[in-house]
Amino acid sequence: MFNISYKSLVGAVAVTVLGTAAFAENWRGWNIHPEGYPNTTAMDAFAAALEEKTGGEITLQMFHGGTLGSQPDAVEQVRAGALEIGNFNLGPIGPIVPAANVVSLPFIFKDVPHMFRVLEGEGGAAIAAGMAEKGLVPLAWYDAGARSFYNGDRPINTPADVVGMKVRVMNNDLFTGMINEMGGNASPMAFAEVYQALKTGVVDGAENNWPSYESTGHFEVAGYYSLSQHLIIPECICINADTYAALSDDMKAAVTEAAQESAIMQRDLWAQREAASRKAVEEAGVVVNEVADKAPFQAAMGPVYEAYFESNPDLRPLVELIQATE
Ligand code: GTR
Repeated sequence: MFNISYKSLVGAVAVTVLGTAAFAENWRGWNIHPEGYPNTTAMDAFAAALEEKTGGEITLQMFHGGTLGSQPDAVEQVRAGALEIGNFNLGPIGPIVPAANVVSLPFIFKDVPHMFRVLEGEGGAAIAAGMAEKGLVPLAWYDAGARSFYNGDRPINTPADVVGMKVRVMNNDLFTGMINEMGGNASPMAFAEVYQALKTGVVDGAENNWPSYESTGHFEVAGYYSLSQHLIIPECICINADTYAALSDDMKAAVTEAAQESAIMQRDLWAQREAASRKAVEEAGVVVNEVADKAPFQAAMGPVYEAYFESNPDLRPLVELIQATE
């Protein structure tokens, strides 16, 4: 009698311990930005909400400032499951996921609200499905504003101003094509290397949004910012697909809710930071140039679109859907 109850007691304890061990998850997350950047604050809020909403069953340790490597490397790490979470710009994801590459077509979105309307509809679902197939599930979308050109010696008003200019781009053939079609020389390079490259003249210019232009100090070494707004690319909170698939429905809901709350926070912080960054660089002496006519830049992008359609004929309807979205 005593033996039987003793055994069942031991059994019950063992099951409880195993059960806890099986469900406790300690995730690691990648982010390229420094403390105080909207994405950093919002990713920390995501980590806190994740722990709270899952009753401590999931914790997330964030590694900010790109300490775990460049974005293309981190994307591979999340796909492979070496990291569970990443806050990624979709630019460097495009070469892996053709459907997600539509957002990197120059001038595809009219403005940021148009981008979010697309992401919230059928277009966003197609992009998310393509990403999930390649091991990355987007849980929520972050704002990254519009990207414009900056360089050290002159304002850019027409594509002719880019002729002969060496311009750093993110890793993606679409961006290389974009610069080359304007007559410049594209130089794909990791984000962390751009400051030095601008300073030493390895490149003449680069392109980014206001907050990154300011947070990286690029404005100190490239003081002309021309509002070409040629790229409007979203960012994601992305999770490794297997990690996500292994969660119970309740856990999936908690994780998604935490991510979406974080995105609401990020978009709000983003709006504030865009204004603050612009003000800060203008006060530091940056020459801001409004581009009066973007049509010549758009016209120069014809071959970039054609090359994209040639390698992805099945994605023409997705591009048309985006263009038809009000
Ligand atoms: C920033 C973006 C980063 C990274 C960077 C770059 O705007 O938030 O994720 O993509 O641009 O230019 O490499």
